[in-house]
Amino acid sequence: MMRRLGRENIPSGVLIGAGAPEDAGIVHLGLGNFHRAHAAVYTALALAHQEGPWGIHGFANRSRAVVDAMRAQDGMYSVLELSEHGRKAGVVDVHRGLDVLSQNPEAFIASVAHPGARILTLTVSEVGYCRSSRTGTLDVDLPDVAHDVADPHHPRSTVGLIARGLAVRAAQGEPFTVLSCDNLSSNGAATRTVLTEFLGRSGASDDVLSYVREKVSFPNSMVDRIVPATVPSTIADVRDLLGLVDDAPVPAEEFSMWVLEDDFAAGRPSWEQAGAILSDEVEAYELVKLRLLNGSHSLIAYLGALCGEETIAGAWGRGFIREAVDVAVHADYLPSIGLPRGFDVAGYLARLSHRWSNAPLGHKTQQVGTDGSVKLLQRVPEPALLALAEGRVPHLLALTIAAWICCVAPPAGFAPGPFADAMREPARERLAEITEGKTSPRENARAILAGGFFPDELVRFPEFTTRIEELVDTIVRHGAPAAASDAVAA
Ligand code: CS2
Repeated sequence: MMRRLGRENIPSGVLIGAGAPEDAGIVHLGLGNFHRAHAAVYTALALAHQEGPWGIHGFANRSRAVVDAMRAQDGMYSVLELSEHGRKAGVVDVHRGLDVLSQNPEAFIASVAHPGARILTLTVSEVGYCRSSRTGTLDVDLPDVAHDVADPHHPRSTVGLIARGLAVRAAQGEPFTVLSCDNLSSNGAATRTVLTEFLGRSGASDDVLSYVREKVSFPNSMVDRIVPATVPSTIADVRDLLGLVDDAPVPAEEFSMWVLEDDFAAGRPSWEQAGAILSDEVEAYELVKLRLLNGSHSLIAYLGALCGEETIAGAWGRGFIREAVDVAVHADYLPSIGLPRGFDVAGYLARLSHRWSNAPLGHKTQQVGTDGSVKLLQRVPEPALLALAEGRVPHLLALTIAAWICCVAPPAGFAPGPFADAMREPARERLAEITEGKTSPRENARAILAGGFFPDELVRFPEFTTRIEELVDTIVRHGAPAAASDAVAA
């Protein structure tokens, strides 16, 4: 029988960077593939340059499977890089505690409060920040948030749990950093705002509020690496390459980027020696990434799924999708961004095209299309508002929303296809309720646009909402390529 990955079985030359010490100076929430192929790798590489107490105590939100698999492998797993040059596997060994948050919230709170902890990193996805789609502030209508505001000592929501950890930590008062690694604009500031609002509403003491204000930092960061879900071939590839069984491998592209604000209240690993960029222009990098990469990614995923494309690479092979993205980038996104100093846009765009063409990576349209009601809020409304304020209709942003509607809340009689059907969408039920009985595509779209899924200030522009309704109608009657060419020509 083939041996399993573990401390005794690491083949020589495959360890990425260095293993971590037992001290878990980092607590991490969200043990999904992205964290394991991104910040964990930077930490392993940094440890090879400079030692420090930077083991990671990782908490999975719900998934027992990844925790069980990693525990059986001494906390280790491999990252499988996939590109046109082939496959390469490396082993990461930085996790020094593993738990499932939903099964053991007390352990999470205790880890955050532990004096040895210095940084809490978060990959909880856009959904984890519990913000209202209409206003961007804490959504107290979410049942878990409402519960936690009333009973902050027994939290269930991400925000309630972190707030509780900070409240307990406030008693010993050691400085701390909360580092969001999610695709949110101004993710550090956004995290601070939502936590402070929660603490205020749930009756936190002045001591706790002043601890968070004075001793906890919330640096902004831009994170970037395309990391698909693990599939059976990931496990098979790692077995071929390492000659070991690994039940928790992560597939990823070669490219990786991390830009951070250097504002750590209690120290940090020397991530810059691992290739991270410490910059005072993080927010500009975030906007470049959220709009040029993530915004375009959503458009590629929804149009692609509507045309029966399973993967991003397949969708990117379609001329009409490339053309739509090109116009989205130049007409709708770039005018909304102040670029970082000396930023090479042409080089960035060429690299994006290359990354999206990565067929061996097998990144799925379904994955990028997942959680659209929350992800799109970070990608579309702001640039759309900027265009509308200048008297321009951002047609490709309207198309992005129209294609999302057709995928996850299809008008009566329209079948968006299996890849759209497979998109996980937290608002699916609410969308279905709101569109019940709407017979035409336009009516369907109108109901959604009036249904509180987008900021009030955006849906106040009839030139934008009417355009979305028209494009939904065109997708249903003539197909996604026809709608794209209409939007491009406008
Ligand atoms: C993608 C991102 O799923 C999505 O919404 O746009 O996960 C994207 O792959 C990463 O942000 C790349 O860094």
